[in-house]
Amino acid sequence: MALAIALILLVVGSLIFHFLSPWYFTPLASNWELIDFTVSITFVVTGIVFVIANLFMAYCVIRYRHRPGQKADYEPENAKLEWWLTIITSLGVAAMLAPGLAVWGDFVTVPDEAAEFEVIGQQWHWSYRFPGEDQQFGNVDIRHITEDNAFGMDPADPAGQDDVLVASPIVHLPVGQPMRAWLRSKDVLHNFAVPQFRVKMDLVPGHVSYTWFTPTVVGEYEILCEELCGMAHFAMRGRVVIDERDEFENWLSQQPTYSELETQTVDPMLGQASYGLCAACHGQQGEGMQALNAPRIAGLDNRYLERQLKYYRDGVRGTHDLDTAGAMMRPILAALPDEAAIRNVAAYIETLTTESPITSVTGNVIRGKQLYENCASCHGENGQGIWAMNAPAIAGQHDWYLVSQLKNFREGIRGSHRMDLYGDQMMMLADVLQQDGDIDDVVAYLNTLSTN
Ligand code: HEC
Ligand code: HEC
Ligand SMILES: [Cu+2]
Repeated sequence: MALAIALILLVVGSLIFHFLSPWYFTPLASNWELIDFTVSITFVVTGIVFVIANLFMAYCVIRYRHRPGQKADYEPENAKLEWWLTIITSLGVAAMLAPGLAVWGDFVTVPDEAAEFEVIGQQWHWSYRFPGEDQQFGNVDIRHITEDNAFGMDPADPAGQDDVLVASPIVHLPVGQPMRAWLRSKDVLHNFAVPQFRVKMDLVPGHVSYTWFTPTVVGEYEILCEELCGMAHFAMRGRVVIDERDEFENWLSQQPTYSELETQTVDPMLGQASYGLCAACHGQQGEGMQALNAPRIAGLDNRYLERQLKYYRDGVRGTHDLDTAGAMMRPILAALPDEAAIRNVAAYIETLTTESPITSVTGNVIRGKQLYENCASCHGENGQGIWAMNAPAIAGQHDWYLVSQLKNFREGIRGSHRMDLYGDQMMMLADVLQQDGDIDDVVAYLNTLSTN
């Protein structure tokens, strides 16, 4: 009897949970209401079967419970009942699968009026490409990928010259416009998913897959990598901003084309002139000054430097209430009036070299080494930084600065700005360093790594 009651409670509880729970799909923001429809059908069919099967079981437990003197009867075959069960099961399965086939047909049939863009996945970032004025993508190949050509554009292909390259995890798209997303991976399997659009598709290395959707609601949505196998895909977040057509066109026109990037000039000598101001805090050789909280910047990757400088300029870094050190940098950016000035000074800083700094943090180096295993895949075995991961060199940095940044990431003082998706990634990873002791240990280990 207790079992029967448990079964009935299970059914009632599940139904109440389904209808009253606050957890359900995020509101739909694309054309794919058909996906919601098929999921609902599946819920209805499996729900009915679940209720009937469990209530029937409870009924049998009560009706045929053991009574003294009563004997069970063995009836292995019942052709009529089996026919019925086969027919009903087939109908149920067909009701669940048939709409899915129709929806899948739509899902893989891109409408003629669709515009195109490309989503590029790599461990652990998203970037995007638009075909440009000629509406044609240029050739790309892994063999062309270098630090200066992260998209792997074929320099010889004229169709690629006007391609618009968005080297950021944030992309904009116009509302109401069907979009075909070509999906390309540079390294491993990834999975492009926007929950509000109900789209989700694998990126397969060596192959270009696609998906399509029409965004229907202006707003901002998170792009997730829903790849489970492998590591850190949870920290691979992007964002799609759905704009009115004009705003989208405006945004797109501000993004660089491949040929603009190719012909961009960089002049470290001009950068040296603007560096005079920076030397007051960061030192002549970019060696840093603890008294002013200014880190070592000598030799940092120029892309990382440019990104940080733009973050300070745009208030993505240095605006958190508790980030007093970061706030020091913000007014300085007035001295770097345009993108070219930022590029030049970054190029100059990249050429600087200095001695390794004096260390002051102590901790358990062996534990630190174990903790650092979480970091090496992005920052490199020797903390030298890996440009393809957008992760800067951290060996050779002042240890007091590393400690302060790790605390900042852990507490959301750095990385929590909504436009800071690279910092957001570090925020998620700084979670493994729960205690201050963990931070000291990992930094003490970083102090032992050789640098130059
Ligand atoms: C008034 C002192 C001061 C001046 C002048 C200054 N900085 Fe800074 N800078 C800082 C401080 C303090 C930080 C550390 C902020 C933090 O802790 O988050 C910093 C951080 C940075 C960073 C981030 C480093 C990293 O590893 O993320 C870069 C890049 C940078 N500065 C470049 C420059 C450049 C280029 C100039 C000159 C145009 C400059 N700074 C001038 C004080 C200064
Ligand atoms: C998934 C890749 C990834 C992993 C793993 C990772 N980081 Fe980072 N880290 C980054 C990126 C990307 C940045 C640059 C953020 C930005 O551009 O603002 C960064 C920045 C940093 C900085 C700031 C450096 C500076 O000059 O200001 C420190 C310190 C740091 N990471 C330490 C760590 C430590 C310690 C670990 C291991 C617990 C770790 N990271 C794991 C990607 C990663
Ligand atoms: Cu991924």
